[in-house]
Amino acid sequence: MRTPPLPGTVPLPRRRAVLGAAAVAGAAAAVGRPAHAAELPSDPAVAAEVVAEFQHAWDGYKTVAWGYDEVRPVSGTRRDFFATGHTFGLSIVEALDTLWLMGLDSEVALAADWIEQHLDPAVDTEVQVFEMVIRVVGGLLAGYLCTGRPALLTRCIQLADRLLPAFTSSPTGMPYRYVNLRTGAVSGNVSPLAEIGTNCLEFGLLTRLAKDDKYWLAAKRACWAVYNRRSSLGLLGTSLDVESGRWADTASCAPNPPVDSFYEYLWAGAELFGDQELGSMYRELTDAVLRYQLDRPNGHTTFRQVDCTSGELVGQSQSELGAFYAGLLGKGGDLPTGREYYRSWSQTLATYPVLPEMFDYQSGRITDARNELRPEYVNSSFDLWRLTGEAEFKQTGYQYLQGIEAHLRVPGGYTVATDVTTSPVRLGDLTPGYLFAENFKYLYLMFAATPRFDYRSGLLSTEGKLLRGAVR
Ligand code: DMJ
Repeated sequence: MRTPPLPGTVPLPRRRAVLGAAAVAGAAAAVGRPAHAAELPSDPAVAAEVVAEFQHAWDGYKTVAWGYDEVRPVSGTRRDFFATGHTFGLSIVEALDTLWLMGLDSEVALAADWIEQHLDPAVDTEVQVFEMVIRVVGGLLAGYLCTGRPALLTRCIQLADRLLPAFTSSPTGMPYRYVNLRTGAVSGNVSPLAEIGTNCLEFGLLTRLAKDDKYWLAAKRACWAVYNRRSSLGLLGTSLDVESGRWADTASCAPNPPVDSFYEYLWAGAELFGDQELGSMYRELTDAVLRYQLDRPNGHTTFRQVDCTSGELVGQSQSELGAFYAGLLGKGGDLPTGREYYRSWSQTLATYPVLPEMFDYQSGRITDARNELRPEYVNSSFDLWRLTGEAEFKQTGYQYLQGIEAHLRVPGGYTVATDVTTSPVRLGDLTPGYLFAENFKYLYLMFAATPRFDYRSGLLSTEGKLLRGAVR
């Protein structure tokens, strides 16, 4: 039987005649086709465009939702992210270090003032530990490292202390998914790997800054607990019961969610802290993923899902969130494979107006046609550009920008889409907080040559938080 084409294996249109970017974007919007970067403007011109687009989204948030977690830019409403009725000013925390990197210093002051005056780390509500760590703890840390405002660090420590019961009350050391910030009550004993092990960067830095090793020890214990449960093939499943320590789902779905950033933090923890144990875990587990899961259908590079104990095929799904792995592979010493994987994603980007959320790579069927304004592809553009300096990554990163400008920009900012296969793309109504932390930051850093970022040593978290390399 003939294998249907992958999304991305549809022959690419011939190169268009060179048009201005706006004309290309306009034409693409009209017919629902991808916006091809016919011509890459100069770096300063792209950097200015990125800042203008970031500001457009930021103004949309400020106008309608200032002090709330996230804006719904189409309806002009807002929503709480963590708990209904409780705001953490999520978009403000997410934006803080991006504003600083872009030199928007009066906005930095406004954002930091809001956080210092309003962010309550002891609200009587249950929050998701993983999201709180990567977005808010990480955002406060990055804000502190960029601005030097001590109150941001104080707030960060208070919040981390309120999250710690998720780790310390677990018999295995693997954190529960939820904790009540006021009472310390925990819940959610079946947890995916990303939620168990995406905390060593934030907690390691807190240990340094607060001079208290309890944060780092909690993070390392959780990593060891997962690693010690690897199969004889060296593979990990998807989720564990943090009380019994048993696998709840034995499918190895790396690099897709919900395990994605578990692997990222092993590499990044080794890089940021020189921790050789994390480095060895990353190498051994990555070797197993490359050995049992790397798939090359029709000349493309992707990853299959297998049972972690037997290695048997259990799925051929590809989530947009997996696109970050191209950059991670590059950083971790597997650049050729990272480049191949990135190119497969670039072909998918060239096939749709903007990337779909999920597809089955064997049948070519889109299984989730939404676009959640996700940053993973352009995260890899940035990582691979930093590693190689090659123009390909700027060109494709710019193409990504043109795609979201053409299809997801609305008068009130930027919005997610509910269907990228319709023409025009069917829009949703949300600017996710991570848009302020990630997408525009990667693009800005790639084109701006800002003196505020140390391009050699700079390190960003899974949420794009600047955890090393802020030059003040
Ligand atoms: C972000 O919150 C982070 O990048 C996280 O690691 C997973 N992906 C979302 C955005 O897609």
